[in-house]
Amino acid sequence: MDVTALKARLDSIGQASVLRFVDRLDEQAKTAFLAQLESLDVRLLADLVSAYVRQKPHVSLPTDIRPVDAYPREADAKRNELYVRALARGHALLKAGKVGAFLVAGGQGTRLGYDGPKGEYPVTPIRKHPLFRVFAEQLLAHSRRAGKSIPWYIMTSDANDARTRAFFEQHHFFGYPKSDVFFFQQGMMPAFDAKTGQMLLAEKGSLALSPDGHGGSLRAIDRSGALADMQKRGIEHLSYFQVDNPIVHTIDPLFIGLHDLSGSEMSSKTIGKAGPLEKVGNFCIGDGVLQVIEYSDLPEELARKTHADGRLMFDAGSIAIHALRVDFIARLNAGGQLKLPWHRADKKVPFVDDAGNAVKPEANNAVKLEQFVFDAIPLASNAIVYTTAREEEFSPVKNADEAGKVVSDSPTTCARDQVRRAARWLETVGVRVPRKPDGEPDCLIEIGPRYAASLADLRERAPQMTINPGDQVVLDID
Ligand code: UD2
Repeated sequence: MDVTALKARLDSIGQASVLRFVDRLDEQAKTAFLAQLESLDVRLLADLVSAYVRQKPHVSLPTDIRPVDAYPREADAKRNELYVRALARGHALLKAGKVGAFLVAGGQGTRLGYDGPKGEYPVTPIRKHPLFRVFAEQLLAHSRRAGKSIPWYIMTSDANDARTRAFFEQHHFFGYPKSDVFFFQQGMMPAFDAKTGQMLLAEKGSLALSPDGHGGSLRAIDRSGALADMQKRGIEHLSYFQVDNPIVHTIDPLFIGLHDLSGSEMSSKTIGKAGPLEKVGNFCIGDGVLQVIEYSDLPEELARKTHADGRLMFDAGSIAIHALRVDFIARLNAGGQLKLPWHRADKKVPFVDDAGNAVKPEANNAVKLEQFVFDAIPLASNAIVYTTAREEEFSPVKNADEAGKVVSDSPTTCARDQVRRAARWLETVGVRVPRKPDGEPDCLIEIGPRYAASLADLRERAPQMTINPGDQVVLDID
C-alpha cells in the first residue's frame, strides 16, 4: 500500500497524524513504518478509541457476587471415585498425545528489572537454572512418563521473540525435541494519547507499541498457525501457565482429567489468598456466572467479608494456571475477532511530539489496552475451579530483591519456596531434613524436575540419603 492509500485509510478513523514525519524518513525506515501501519486493524482501533480511550470505561460489576465452590485439592468422600477416574483420564490423555503445554512469556518483566526475556532468569536455589530450563525439564519428565512427547507452545512478543529463540538454540532446547516446540508472537497494540485519542509515535517512523496482554495469546494462537498445528496433531487440551512461576506443575494429570471429565471448556487452579487484599484476581460467581474479578475491582467490603468461623468468604485467588480446550479457543476466534473485552491502563509512555521532539512524560499521558486470558472463563461452558496449595504450586518471581528486606514474589522468596517444597517432599518420602529452630530447612535442596517433577515421582525414586546441617543437596539424573 502506498502512502496516499494508507493516509486515506488512517484519515477515515481520524488517525492520519502519525504520518506527519513520513516524508522525512529514508526509504528503509519508510518501508518498515508503512508495514507497521498496514498491519493495524483500523476498524478495531476506531472502536477501541471511542469505547476505551475517549472515555474511561465503566467497570460494571455483577450485582450478585458469591463465592465459588471449587473442587478441593484432595478428594473428599463424595468425590473419591471421581478423582480416581480423573487421574486415570489425565494420564490416558497424555499417553494419547491429546495434551499440549502452553507458556505465555510475552510480558516485559519491568518490575523485576531484568533486561531480557523473563524465562532466562536464573531461578533455582543452587544451580541457578533459568525458568525456561525448569519448564523444559518438567515437560520432559511428563513426556517420558506418558511415553509421548508433549508439544510445547510458547508465546513471545516483539520485544523478546528473537532473544527467546536464540536462548533455546544456545541451550539445545534443554534436551526438548525441537520439532515439538512452537514459538509464536503475540499481537502488539498502539498506545494512545490520553487527551486526544491519537496513536503515539515512539520515533518519527514507528508507533509506540506494547504487547496486547496475555488474553492476546488466544488470538495469536489462531493467527500464528499454532491452533492449526494443534488440530493437526490431535491435541484436545492445553495446559496454560505463566513464565514467572517455577514451581507450577506445568502438567497436572488430575487437573487435566477433572477438566476433561467435567466437560469444561476452560478450567482454573485457585489457592487460598494470603490476605483479603492480596493482589491476585478473585474467582467469584457473578450473576450466576463463574468469573475472575481483579483485586482492584472487588469492593473492599466484599474482599474483607468472612464466614462465621472467620475464614475469608472470597478466598479463591487466581494464579493464572488454566486448562483450555482447543475447540474453545477456535470458537473464541470464530468470525475473525477474539471475543474478549479490553482493559484500559493509564501509563507514562515516551513519545515524539508534533514538533518532532522526544518527550519523556513525568505523569500518565497515555492509554494502553490489554486483554486478559481469564476473561474467557465466563464464555466457557461448564468451567470449573480446582484448589491447589500455594506452597506446592505458586511462588512467582515478579519483583526485584531489595537489600535489608524481604520482598514478596522476589528471587529470594522463590528460591526459599523451592527449598521448602523440596524439603517437604523429601520428608514425606522418609528422608530426614535438618531444620533450624524457626522450622526452616537448615540446608539447600534442589530437585531437578527430570529426577522428580512431583511428589509422586519422588516416591517412586525412593531416595535414601543423609542430609547434614548446612549441606547443599542436588538431586538429578546426571
Ligand atoms: C497476573 C494476574 C493476577 C494473578 C497473577 C499470578 C492479571 C491482570 N493479573 O498478575 O490476577 O493471577 O498473574 O501470577 O493478569 N504476559 C504476556 N503478554 C502480555 C502480558 C503478560 O505474555 O502482554 C505474560 C507474562 O509474560 C507472564 C504473565 O503473562 O507470564 C503474567 O503477566 P503479568 O506479570 O503482567 O501479571 P501480573 O503479575 O500483573
